[in-house]
Formats: sequence, C-alpha cells, structure tokens
Amino acid sequence: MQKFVSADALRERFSQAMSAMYQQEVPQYGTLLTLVAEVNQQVLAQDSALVERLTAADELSRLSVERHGAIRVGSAQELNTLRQLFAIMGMYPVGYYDLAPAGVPVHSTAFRPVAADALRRNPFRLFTSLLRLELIEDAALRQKAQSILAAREIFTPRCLALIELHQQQGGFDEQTAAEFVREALETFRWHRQTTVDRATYYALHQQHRLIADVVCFPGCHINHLTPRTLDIDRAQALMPERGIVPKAIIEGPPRRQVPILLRQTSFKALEEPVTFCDGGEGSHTARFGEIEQRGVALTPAGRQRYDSLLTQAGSGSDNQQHQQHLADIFQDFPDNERLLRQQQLAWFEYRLTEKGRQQGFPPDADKEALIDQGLLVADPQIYEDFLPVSAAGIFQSNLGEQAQESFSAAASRASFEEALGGAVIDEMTLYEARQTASLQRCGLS
Ligand code: OOG
Ligand code: NI
Repeated sequence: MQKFVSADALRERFSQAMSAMYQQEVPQYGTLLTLVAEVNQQVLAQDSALVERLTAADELSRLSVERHGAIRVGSAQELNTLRQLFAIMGMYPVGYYDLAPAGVPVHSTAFRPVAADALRRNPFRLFTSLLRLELIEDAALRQKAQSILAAREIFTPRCLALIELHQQQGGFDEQTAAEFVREALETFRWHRQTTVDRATYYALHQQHRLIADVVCFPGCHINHLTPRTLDIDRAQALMPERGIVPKAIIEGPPRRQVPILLRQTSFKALEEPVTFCDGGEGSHTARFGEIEQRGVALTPAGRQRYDSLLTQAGSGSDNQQHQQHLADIFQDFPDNERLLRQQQLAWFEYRLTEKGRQQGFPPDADKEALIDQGLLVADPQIYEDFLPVSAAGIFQSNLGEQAQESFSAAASRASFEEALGGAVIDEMTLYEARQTASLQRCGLS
C-alpha cells in the first residue's frame, strides 16, 4: 500500500507556508511574531508552574506553531470548495457566527482540527466569512457584484485537480503533498491588481469596504494571521516600541487568574497600493496583524454568564480604563479552577497521576477529593474558537473609524450551511465529548 502524508502534517506545512508568505507580504507580521515569541519566553521563564503544567498536558509544543488566520469569500461555490480543500488538512467547519447585527455583511465559520491529538499537534484555524450579497440594497450593484464573483476562479486548475485526486485515492504521497501546499497557497496570495475598474471598485467600496475587499480581487487573500501570546497585556504595551500601533482596546474578557475564552488585539490595516484593471492607481486597506491570548473554554452556562457580563460592561475607548471596568464587572465570575469545575462553567480534561494509576479508586469517587489527594489532575481545555463580539470589533477597527450601519437581517445559519455543503459542527459538543472521554479514561463515571 502507498504511504500517504497525514492530514496533520499537511496542515502543519500549509500553516508554515502561509506564515512565510504573509511575512513577505506584511513585514510587520514578522515583527509581531518576534515580539510574541519574546513575551512567551519571558512568561515561561518567570512561571515554572505554568511550564510544568503545559508540559504535562502536552500543550507546550503547540504554542510556538499556533496561529489563526482569516479569509473572506464571495460565493457559495467558493465556500464549498474551501470546505473540501480544508478537509484534506484535517480542518472542519466548527461554529456559526452571524456578524450582520454588528454591521458586518458576512456570516462565518472556523475551519479547524477537532480531535484532541490533532489540536495538540497543530491547531491552525481559519476564520472564514461568506459575503452576504443580499444585504446590498442597490439591486443593480448587487447584480454586478454577483456576476463579477461568478466569473472568477480563486483556485488554480491544479489545486482543483488535486482536491479531486485526494477524494479518489484518500491521500497524497510526499511529492503530491508538496505540490498541494504550493497550489493551495495561491488562493490566499495578495494581488495588487484588481479585477474591476476604478468606478466599480468605488461603487462597491461605497456600499461597504468589506464588499470591495471580497469582490474586487482575483483571490481571497489572507487578511491577517494571529500568533498566540501568553500575556496579551504585555505584548500590547510593547507593540508601540516595535513601531506597531495597536487598536485602542483589547477585545474580550479581562485579565484573570484563570484566563477564559479569548482576548485579542490587532494593528491597523495597511494602506496598500492597487492598480485598477482599467489602469490608474488607488489604495486598499484590508490586511492587518493580530495577537491573541487563549484561555479555558466555557460551558453553555459559563458562556451565558460571560455574554451577559460583557454586555453589562459595554465598550470603552481607553484600554486601561476599559480593562479596569471589565475587571470590576467580572468580579461576579468565579476565578479559580475548582469553582469553575464545581459550578460547571468551564470545560476540563482529566488525567491520572502516577499515584492515581497505582492506587485506584471507585468510579463514583469525588473528583475534587481525588485532585486534593494528588491522584487526578484537571487541565483546562483551551478555547479553540472565536467570539463574535470580538470578531466584530476586529472587523470594525479595520474598516475605518466611521460608524457602520447595522444590518438587521435574521441570522441565517441554514443558508450558510447550504452554501457550505454541510452542517457546521457545534463546538460545545466537542468540548463536552473531550471532557467525558477523559473521565472515562480515568475510570470515572
Ligand atoms: C475576520 C475577523 C475575525 C477574529 O480573530 O475574531 C477574526 C476578518 O476580519 O475577516 O479573525
Ligand atoms: Ni482574527
């Protein structure tokens, strides 16, 4: 039998290739990577307990390769082909995010690995948005955007052939794997040449900057890549020293003893020169850089608490004030692991210690007592997904300062799944299954 390259290896190579390409395209992203690596090193050097814990949970090695990216597509067909492309790399659509209420005319999912060992190996994820053309009010312009999108092909012919080949034979040998990564990368490359004339670009831009970004280019350029930091406050504070101007506030929850969900900040999109297809120069702002700090995934009950506290806190314009205000409001959210477990607000993964393996215990033993006796360890499950409010904040900060109108169209998960060609996976069932499986492995019911 032929030996195939694993999906995990393909994803790892692809994520490395994307990162290398983006460093070339947006040199500030390289600066950001260096900064994050330094901050992570400092945090680990100062916190041996954290190192020990991450090592024992086998979570340390993924840190340096970890990043997410974001792309935006214009048609059902493009989204559907992306689903097939990412499946080859072990990335599946998880979660549905409707950004229309926040004034962004897209709905989205995240393509990411789902199995625990795949996440440990390389958790590369892509936040993928589908433009909602139906939200363009001007019928003529909507029609025009539709026909521009219908005429483009964002995948190379060889990439499409390789997707088909993979579906037929179930894998790639070494040589084909390398070719696949090269060809797949082309879809996400930046093109400074638009496919439309100046007038069309500005007409679409006038409707919404994002619409111009999705419709006017030959591919779906990667618009940011985001490394994972262990201390986002420190990284944010150091950004100006490195010549990077961060967005005003860090999105998401405040700093905590037990970090929860996801905190994010970004630098402003670059103004990049473009050439219109009828000649003439213009500029386009779409591509930026972002960093994030990931914490424990919350259960539906925890998430509900988070959402309501965040709404209560509102937003601010001064980061220090906003963080202090958030910290005050989030006093109501338990901030130690035991309480998070006991109140079932967060997801954990359990494992036995050496002592636990030797000593044994009945399946109905009290988990907290076993933890106290040093027989059992509960590692927080990292939140692998995204936050729509934060995502909207990131989108907005890169769409200029002017207020965006809010689209009131009802959430349309069904139409998204129809375009995708399959259902999105519910992230909560993944976290829950992982917790349950870990308890079973430990012999607990
Ligand atoms: C995606 C913005 C969302 C995040 O980290 O929340 C995102 C986009 O700008 O296309 O990447
Ligand atoms: Ni992002």
